[in-house]
Amino acid sequence: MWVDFGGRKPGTDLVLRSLEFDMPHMGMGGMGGGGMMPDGLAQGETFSIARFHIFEKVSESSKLLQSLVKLRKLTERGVSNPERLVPIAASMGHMSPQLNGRSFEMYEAMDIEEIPVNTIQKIRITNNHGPMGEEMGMGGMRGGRGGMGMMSMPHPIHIHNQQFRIISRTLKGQDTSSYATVREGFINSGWKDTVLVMPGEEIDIIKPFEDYTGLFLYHCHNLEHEDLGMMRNFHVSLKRSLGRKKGGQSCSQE
Ligand SMILES: [Cu+2]
Repeated sequence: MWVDFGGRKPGTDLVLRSLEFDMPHMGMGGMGGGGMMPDGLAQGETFSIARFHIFEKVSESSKLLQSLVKLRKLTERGVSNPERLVPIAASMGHMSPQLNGRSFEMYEAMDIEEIPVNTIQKIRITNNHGPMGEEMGMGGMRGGRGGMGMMSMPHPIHIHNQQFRIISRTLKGQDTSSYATVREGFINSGWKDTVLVMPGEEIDIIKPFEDYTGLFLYHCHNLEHEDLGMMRNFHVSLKRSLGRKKGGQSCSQE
């Protein structure tokens, strides 16, 4: 974040605030349940993050940079799987938040989680909140299927290994008043290692998988969710670097 304090009078206070937002339906009783935070703040209530007090004027004025370090360009053209996107489908089973329809398995990766090393992959992250990530209207989900009210929740999806770029963010579900309170706050540019995926959203990212082979986690960064198994492995290997087989979306293991 850049803040230019130039031109502010000594004695001025500036406050950085988190603005009010409406978090859709945090179910599951105590699990962050839309109730009070430990410090008495309600979920989504506005609060001060930091206060800056201007106490003196100094003559030295460092100039803001005209431009920052150039980001490596990642475009659709460099992607090696334009026809077969790697899916990350967030869903809420009964008491079981899942990715691609599965819970965490320490040493396993499904076929769709096999990544050839030294490729740039396009990944589609969805948050549909049905069993197995079924497409469902958000309205219908409330109080409907999904189990224990754990539906319509945002998932901050975090992917290990190299960082990625967001190339599109599309709301496929119903546009809700909740969504309207957060959509202006998304920053899609720059390198990411985590992206918040709102209910009904489909987010396409491009991510390089270079140099390193082995198992790399991707998971929901909501602690309760990852503890309940909302975590999987990508298996990055040399083996399939000549191209992945078409089809083969089954769950076969090696
Ligand atoms: Cu989550």
